[in-house]
Amino acid sequence: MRDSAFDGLDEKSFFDRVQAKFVEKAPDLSQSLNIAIIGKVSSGKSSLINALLKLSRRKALEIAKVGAVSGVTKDLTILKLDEKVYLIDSPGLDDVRAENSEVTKNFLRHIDVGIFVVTGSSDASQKKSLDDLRQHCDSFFVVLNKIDEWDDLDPTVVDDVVNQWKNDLKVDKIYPTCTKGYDPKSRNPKMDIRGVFPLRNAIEEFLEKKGKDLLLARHMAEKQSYGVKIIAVALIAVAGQAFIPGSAAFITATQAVAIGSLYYLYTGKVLSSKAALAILPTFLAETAGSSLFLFVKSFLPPTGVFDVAAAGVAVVITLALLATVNSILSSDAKLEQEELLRSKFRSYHEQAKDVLRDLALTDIRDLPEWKVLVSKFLGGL
Ligand SMILES: Nc1nc2c(ncn2[C@@H]2O[C@H](COP(=O)(O)OP(=O)(O)O)[C@@H](O)[C@H]2O)c(=O)[nH]1
Ligand SMILES: [Mg+2]
Repeated sequence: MRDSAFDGLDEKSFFDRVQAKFVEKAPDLSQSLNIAIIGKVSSGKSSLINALLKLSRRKALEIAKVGAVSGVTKDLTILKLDEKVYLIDSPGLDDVRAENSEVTKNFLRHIDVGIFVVTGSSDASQKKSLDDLRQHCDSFFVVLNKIDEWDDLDPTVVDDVVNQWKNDLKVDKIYPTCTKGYDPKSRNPKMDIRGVFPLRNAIEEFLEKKGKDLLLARHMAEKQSYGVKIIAVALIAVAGQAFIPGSAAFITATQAVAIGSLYYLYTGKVLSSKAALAILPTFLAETAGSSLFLFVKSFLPPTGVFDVAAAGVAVVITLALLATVNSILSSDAKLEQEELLRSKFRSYHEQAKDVLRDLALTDIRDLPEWKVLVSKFLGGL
């Protein structure tokens, strides 16, 4: 039995194994996240925050109203996105220090991400402010905003300006952006957003390493693309680990962790391992109300020994499960609606079988390919 997917486990020890794997793999959502956006007044810091969060102009006004903690210092804006996530928009860290409140003191104790925003032609005198920021945060990103200012000039001009800034600030990388269109007083309400995607990606990549990417993604106005990523990551794990002994526990934990992540993304609430695992049997009418063990056995081969076909089945089930959860949560419905959950699952399951039938698992190798597949899948119903 050594090479079986269940590794000879009985029901109780199987559940314990899954729960342990869940705890090991789930992100710690009780961590805090502090992001500082530093740059001169009117460089577009607030606009950049809105663009990073994919907010529309209307949403941007809402967040400023709801989340802002009023500061003593005139040019300091503190955005409290939730109890654990703070964004501070300020000309420099000195202004944050001057505020000297509980919130700013806590913030200065640990800054995860520093974003330094400059505009216009290079100015070496800003290096001091950047160095101050660098010393206080785990990672930093330099942004040259308002690149639309050079739209009438030859495109090489922006490149030259970027290089000059790199040289003066002594940094290897600068993200050129445009974040025009958030100003409610603007006479031209057209949004002109450029260069924000690579910046958001780089920040996300860094946060991922610290298990903090969900803390920020949760506040994006458009969450589907992050949902796609959660599902793609789970599918890669299932496809890759299907053949190892004890993989049933691994696969089940992977599914439950992804459900927990989707749950946090859409609701902002943490789902316990018990609650996440309790949802799984409800997907199938035959296993609803009974155990997780029966549910897992219903789709894994009876011998419990994995082969290519079984791995394909596990991927198909995982895709259908997570697409169902994504669809229910993104439409503000509740996972407790078991009938809805089962009927959605049935149609996603049929669709997933169709999509993956002609596809060898080895055809899809990396995360971008899985993301494309999941994205098409979610958009295709
Ligand atoms: N031309 C241009 N204007 C921008 C851009 N980003 C923001 N603005 C404008 O610059 C002004 C200051 O923006 P704001 O985000 O409040 O800057 P902050 O003071 O640094 O927070 C506003 O009128 C914005 O509409 C941009 O990329 N290009
Ligand atoms: Mg501002």
